[in-house]
Amino acid sequence: MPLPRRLSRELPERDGESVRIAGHLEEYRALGGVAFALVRDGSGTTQVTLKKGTTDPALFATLEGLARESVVEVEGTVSRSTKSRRGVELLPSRLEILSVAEVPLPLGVVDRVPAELNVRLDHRILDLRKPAVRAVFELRAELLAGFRAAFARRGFLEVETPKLLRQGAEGGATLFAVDYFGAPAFLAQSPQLYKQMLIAAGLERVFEIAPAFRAEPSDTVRHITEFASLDAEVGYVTDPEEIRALLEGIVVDAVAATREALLRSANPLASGIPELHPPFPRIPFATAAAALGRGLDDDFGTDEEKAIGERAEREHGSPFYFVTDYPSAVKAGTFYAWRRDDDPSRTGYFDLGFRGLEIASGGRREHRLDRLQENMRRAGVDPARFASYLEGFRFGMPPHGGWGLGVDRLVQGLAGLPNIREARLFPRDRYRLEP
Ligand code: AMO
Repeated sequence: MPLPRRLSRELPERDGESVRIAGHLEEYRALGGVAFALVRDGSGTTQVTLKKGTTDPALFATLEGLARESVVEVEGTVSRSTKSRRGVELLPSRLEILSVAEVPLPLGVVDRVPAELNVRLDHRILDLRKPAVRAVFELRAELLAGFRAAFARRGFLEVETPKLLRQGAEGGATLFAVDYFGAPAFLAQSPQLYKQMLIAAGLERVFEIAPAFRAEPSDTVRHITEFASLDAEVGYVTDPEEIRALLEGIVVDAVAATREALLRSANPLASGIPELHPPFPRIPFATAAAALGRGLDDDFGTDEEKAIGERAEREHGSPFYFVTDYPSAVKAGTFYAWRRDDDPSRTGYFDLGFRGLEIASGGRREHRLDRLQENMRRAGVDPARFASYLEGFRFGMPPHGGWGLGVDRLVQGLAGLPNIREARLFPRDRYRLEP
């Protein structure tokens, strides 16, 4: 017989039925004539109640002294009970130990005292057993499903581009070098060049959800070295506003779908997910800079981003907002960004912010080969090293644009997590390559 899976949640609807559950032993308490075992599976925790006189005495003996977090399988009858947490208990007739946990646990699963994040991440498999931690990954999975559905509705094709590259696209400082059979190669910082090449290939609307790698030496709560990048690229757009409207619609749909799914599954994070009322405010870079009393020469820092987010919330009542019309000076290294023909000091680039956190950046690209090569040279990039990328522009490239969105940052924001590392199962940063 196959082992039972994720049954705990269904028990309240199965009163009187004989069932088998399996999971981790959260706790075992014997109080005179009765004993309680809490068994946690992938859907919740079930109270198993053993009663002297009714329950086989051998079952008490099996559980007595069994280490917490050992794995057990329990067969029994579901019975309504006002005293148990979820209004239902399991009266066991058979019990089997599937795996004994070692003692002591390096990290408690039900401890009241919160452990430090580093200790939690060192022992992530135990940390992930906590329902509140699992809730984050249920949110994440719903969000990704919501994004995929939103892209599908708009006719996008899901693609996968290579992560081992000969060239980077986002500047040399954050490139991870790897030894590729004795030759130098790099881990992809972004699918940027490939998603543009797919527009040249005539695919018109593509998206990708895949890891991106950045050698971020800074230790912050919003940077990791491996993050999930949700990238989109769209052909035949010329006005950056068309790209913003697409991104806005997709985010609104995905966040709404996530909220609904979490409400349905009674996920505790559901209440923190905002109901969105588009349009999101569009704040020109120059307006945001003026409000902060600063110039247009470099990008906003963390505190400035926070101030812009607070202002958007206060003045427009929106947790999401666009910062538009990035100055060309700020995007000098972004050679693929289109500079406005009527005002070359501004690009068609924007950021999407969520509560003071930059979530996405994107815009219109330069699709004209001569101008692109000019941008490259100005950025100190040798076009000769990008021959296969440029081939796309030599043989018919539609005007196009797109964006890259940091999934981990969005999950961090939606789940209200203080640190981005908590939004990934096994995060990577400068100091962490394990587990
Ligand atoms: P950018 O470099 O702004 O743009 O990255 C896009 C988004 O990715 C997320 N992000 C990160 N998340 C966690 N840790 C990091 N180290 C990290 N770096 C970036 C952010 C950011 O907004 N090619 C362009 C996108 C485009 O133009 O289409 C790009 O990569 O949420």
